[in-house]
Amino acid sequence: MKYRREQLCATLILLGVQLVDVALASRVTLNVKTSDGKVGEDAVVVFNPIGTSYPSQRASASAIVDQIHKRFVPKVSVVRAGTTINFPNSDQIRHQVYSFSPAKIFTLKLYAGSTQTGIVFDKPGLVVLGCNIHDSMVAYLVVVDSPYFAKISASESTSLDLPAGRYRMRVWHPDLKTSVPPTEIVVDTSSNKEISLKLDLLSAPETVVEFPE
Ligand SMILES: [Cu+2]
Repeated sequence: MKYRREQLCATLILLGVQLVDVALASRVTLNVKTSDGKVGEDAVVVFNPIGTSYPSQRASASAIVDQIHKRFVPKVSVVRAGTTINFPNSDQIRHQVYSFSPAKIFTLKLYAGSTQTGIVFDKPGLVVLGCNIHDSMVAYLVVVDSPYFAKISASESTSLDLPAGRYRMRVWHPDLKTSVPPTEIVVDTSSNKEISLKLDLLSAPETVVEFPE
């Protein structure tokens, strides 16, 4: 009985913390464009709080990178460290997914039409995915240590809720001409905030810039 009451208490405290967080959060809209005025689709924007901690990762977080018509879908993903990624293959041909990136080195078995056991991406960093059979297949996983991140969508405006405070903002895109230096931004609760960014992209860069440290 005592155990249960303590458990209830802990739940209420957790709930209280979350409610306070939401109450002090501000909606931040990301307006990311390319230098020729298009939406910077697939750009990844990550916010690391300065001087404060953030909620820990849910153990059950998972995401999917599918293989459809000899392409990875989605091409770019951003997930928190600790997330399990599943790699189903929706094609009738076999693919073999691999990565040589230091943040996660792995090779899956050659397979078709099945769902492989997920892989846990436990270390922050940029993971470049390829297929051993089809050289043109490439995808990017940005694994981050913060819960505050977004990927720019072409079909809808991209926004996220950030608790008031100072953040180090990092921006990345697979087609960036040169890396974007991290900047500091301040979020307060007095008004909603819009962050506008302009990215200089190449149509087929020979090398992919690193995700900023
Ligand atoms: Cu393949």
